[in-house]
Amino acid sequence: MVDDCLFCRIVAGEISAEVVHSSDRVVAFRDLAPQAPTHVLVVPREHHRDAASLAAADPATSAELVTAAAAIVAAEGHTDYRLVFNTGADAGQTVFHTHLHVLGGRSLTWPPG
Ligand code: D5M
Repeated sequence: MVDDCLFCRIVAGEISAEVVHSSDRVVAFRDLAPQAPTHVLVVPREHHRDAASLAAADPATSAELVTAAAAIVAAEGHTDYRLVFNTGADAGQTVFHTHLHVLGGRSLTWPPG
């Protein structure tokens, strides 16, 4: 655990969040500023800076982020959804603990801003 990491603190239960899915490897909770009816963040329990770092260190957990996302959107009744890893500040990453954005429940436009 990294002490000053927001998502490490959510995983540890030190900061509250609406958890929708949890396993030995990942935790999923609702985004504080939802951009769609379903907007969930799926994070590894272990701290990794971004998606590529996680994939290199722990491919099984990296894959589980995606399978957990699919289970969550199915449970919320969506067939179409978007998965996003913002990587680096210029791409919009503000929390440097790997997190997969899961967006669904409305029509989504492309390209992103
Ligand atoms: O995404 C970081 C996301 O984290 C952003 O969509 C807001 C969300 N966020 C920030 N604080 C919280 C808490 N406390 N609970 C739930 N969600 C939170 P990024 O891709 O790094 O910009």
